[in-house]
Amino acid sequence: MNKILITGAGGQIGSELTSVLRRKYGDDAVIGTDIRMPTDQALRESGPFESLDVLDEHQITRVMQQYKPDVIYHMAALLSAVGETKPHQAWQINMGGLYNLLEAARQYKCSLFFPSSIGAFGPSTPKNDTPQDTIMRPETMYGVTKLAGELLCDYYFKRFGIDTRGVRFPGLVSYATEPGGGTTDYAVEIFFEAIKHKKYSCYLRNDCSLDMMYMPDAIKAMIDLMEADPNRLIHRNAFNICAMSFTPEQLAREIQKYIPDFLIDYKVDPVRQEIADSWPDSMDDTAARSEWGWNPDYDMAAMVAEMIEKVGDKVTTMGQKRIH
Ligand code: AKB
Repeated sequence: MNKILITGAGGQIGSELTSVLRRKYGDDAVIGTDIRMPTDQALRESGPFESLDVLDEHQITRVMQQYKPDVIYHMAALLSAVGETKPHQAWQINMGGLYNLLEAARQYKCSLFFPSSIGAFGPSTPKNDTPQDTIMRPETMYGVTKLAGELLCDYYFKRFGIDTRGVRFPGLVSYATEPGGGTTDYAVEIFFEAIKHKKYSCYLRNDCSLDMMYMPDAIKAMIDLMEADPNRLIHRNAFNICAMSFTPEQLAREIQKYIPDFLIDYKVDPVRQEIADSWPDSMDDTAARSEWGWNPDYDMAAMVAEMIEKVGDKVTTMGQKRIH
């Protein structure tokens, strides 16, 4: 049986990835780790869960020796907006953490998944149909660490034969675990505010178009890529993957189909707006489609329909818990 280790398993992507992989491969096969034990009891107790600081080599060695994983999904990282307020910490966690996990993969002969991002691109990258291989001069610390991470993963593959693979994620929309410190987080917050208060104040401009993806597609992409035939992979570490692009105004209009009196206004945060302006509007994901069969299931309409239902259920449950 293959064993899978996930870092950052309490985070927005890691928590859902852990649940899906446990359902697919069995609870004991998937070891969740995070610097803090998650508050979600099901996540903590449905399979092994260890407290792990990705900057602590001794802790990594202990976990690797105890569980002997075959595959690592390295999800622990600081996101773009928080990375601009804490650039030193972003460098340490994003680069130091990746280096430590790549070294663990080399020593214990595992494969490793690395999540890059649209943040690896910069203002001089072509914005529309952003090619797979193109000019990349990111201007955020997050972007610098994502681009360097892509290169480091390529290096470990070429130099040491470590089976490293990865994608460039767009903004991710999900309801289970909130994102924190990202530039694209508005696309999650808007649903909770629309359902709770019927209004939302957006920190990005109304016409700011960005690539986005619904979490089930993101999880599918990670697992499909890690299970793809290695002989078909030409790019390996930094596949553009794309599902939908929208502006805050377009998203608000789609939400108004379900909540007609929902109102949005704009109080633009110059820091996050500048980051968003340096990212692509829509990536070309032909390489992912042809090398490992990438094909998303959700467009904006399907994602919004499901988010309205799931966030609605969550807000109701949270309200009931407060009453009891
Ligand atoms: C962020 O906004 O920082 C992330 C990303 C696009 O990588 N969601």
